[in-house]
Amino acid sequence: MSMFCNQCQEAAGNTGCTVRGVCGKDAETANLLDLTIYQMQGIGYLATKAGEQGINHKNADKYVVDNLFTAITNANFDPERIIGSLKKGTEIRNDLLKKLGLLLDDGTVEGSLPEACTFPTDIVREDLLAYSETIGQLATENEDVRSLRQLLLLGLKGIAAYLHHAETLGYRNEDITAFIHKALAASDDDSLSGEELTGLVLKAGEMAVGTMALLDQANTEKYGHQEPTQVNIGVRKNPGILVSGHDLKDLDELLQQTKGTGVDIYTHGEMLPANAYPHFKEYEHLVGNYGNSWWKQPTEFASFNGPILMTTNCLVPPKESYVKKMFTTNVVAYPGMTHIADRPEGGSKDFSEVIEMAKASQPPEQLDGEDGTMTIGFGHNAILGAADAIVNAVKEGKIKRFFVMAGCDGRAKDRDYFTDVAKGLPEDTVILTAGCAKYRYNKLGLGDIGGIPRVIDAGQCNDSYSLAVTALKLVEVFGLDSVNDLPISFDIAWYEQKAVAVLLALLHLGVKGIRLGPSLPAFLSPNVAKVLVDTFDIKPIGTVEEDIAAMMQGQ
Ligand code: FSO
Ligand code: SF4
Repeated sequence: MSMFCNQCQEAAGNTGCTVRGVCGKDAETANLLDLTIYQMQGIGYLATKAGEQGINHKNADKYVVDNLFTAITNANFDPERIIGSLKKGTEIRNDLLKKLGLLLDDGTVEGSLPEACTFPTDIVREDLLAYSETIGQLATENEDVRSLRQLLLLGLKGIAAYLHHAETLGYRNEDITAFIHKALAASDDDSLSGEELTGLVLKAGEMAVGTMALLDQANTEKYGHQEPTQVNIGVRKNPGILVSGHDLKDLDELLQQTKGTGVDIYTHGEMLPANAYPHFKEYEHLVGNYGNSWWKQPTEFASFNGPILMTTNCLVPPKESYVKKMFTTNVVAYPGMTHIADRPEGGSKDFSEVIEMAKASQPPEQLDGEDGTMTIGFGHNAILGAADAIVNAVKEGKIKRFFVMAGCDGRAKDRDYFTDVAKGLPEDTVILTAGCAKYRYNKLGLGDIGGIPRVIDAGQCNDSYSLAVTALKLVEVFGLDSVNDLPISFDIAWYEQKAVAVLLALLHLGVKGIRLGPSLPAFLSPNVAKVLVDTFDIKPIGTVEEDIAAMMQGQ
């Protein structure tokens, strides 16, 4: 069976994975995920119609947010669960068709609708898979239209991921879900022009800003504002549970359920910033962060000894040696791992199986060179709290330039570029970071400038919002016209689709001249890439020396 996926930075040959994903996703899973996207394009069409007629479509809202997130890189590797989602999607599609008066009693559908609204899903698996090979992005022949549709869809996946987290905490925004439906339908609409699709891509940037702001509101109202914090990166002698991914509510419920059990909780990867929130600091058995970026799982998970909970991507296909101690939840799934079911309405998830396994485990082994503490916790509230000191340091010439080096990490060797840039930057410069990209330089010991850390860590990738808030505040304080007049350069590492949403958000905020690496997205056709270069002056990263020299000149 063949497949075609080019949604992440590790797309084979920077073109696309065609046999099996570099991420480990097999062709069957990839094609079934394509089918869920196609089904959601149909649901988006019907939900938009329903919205115009004032018909309730809340179940469709939840379905598309969950399943766009499911289709993100390194989240779901389990074809059985995806088939289960397709069945649920069919029920939602039929419900919308009925409410719109389009599904007749004999099961036929009235009127001419896009095929995505009606294609058969109650067929045997082989036929479903055969059908899946006839859809997918290669079914769009024009490469520029294909590229714009992908850019829009991948931005939607990132937006859906962040919206999922906000909704989990009880924060919703119907304008954003209405946009997701409309944009899903548009990504399958042959009548739209390139200009119209481009307009939707730019609108997705606005929606990405709104979604990150909503998630920021949810996180800070529930858990307080991150505070500058020295987080422990070593180990203790108790058995532990390692929590990875981005879902703070899962961490909170696990911490409640492990109180007084003698089990320590450690964060991993993108869960690191939890250690800086006042709410989480109240748990004495949240003892620090273990390990580094997501792609180091095979070595770090093996030596952790205790069970591991994956609350979101990025999941690396596991080694035999630790697969049995891995648990997934939310949209993450992998054959052979135990999946923790969703919380019942008004209740909590049941982590008892994870906790029982932890009690019988050995304590974690200390990783080489990982001891002591590091500084985290500079969400916008903390950065703005230090604004006077930062502004004075700039005015006195002690800080010459800021470098936003946010985004995601990946396993490719050429990502050493970001470590080398961090090492090579002059000592009177400051790095502003968020997302797992930080693991390329957050343990280099780059010091501080009069108490201001040279690596200011705002949190998870969605906390790039904090960096945008900070930049906009500096524009105001310095009395400038735009963010592009600040002494600030953007050198962004991208990997998966949340980074696409963050990039579109930055473009919406008017940021120009972003360097993007380690390579430009494979889903950009030459013409679409040219539009981004001409309009926003986006550029691929170059050599470390040339880029540092150019950025120090404001180029
Ligand atoms: Fe990283 Fe993975 Fe946060 Fe992504 S762990 S790569 S952009 O899922 O979401 O930064
Ligand atoms: Fe390839 Fe990335 Fe798609 Fe995985 S998500 S199949 S690595 S392009």
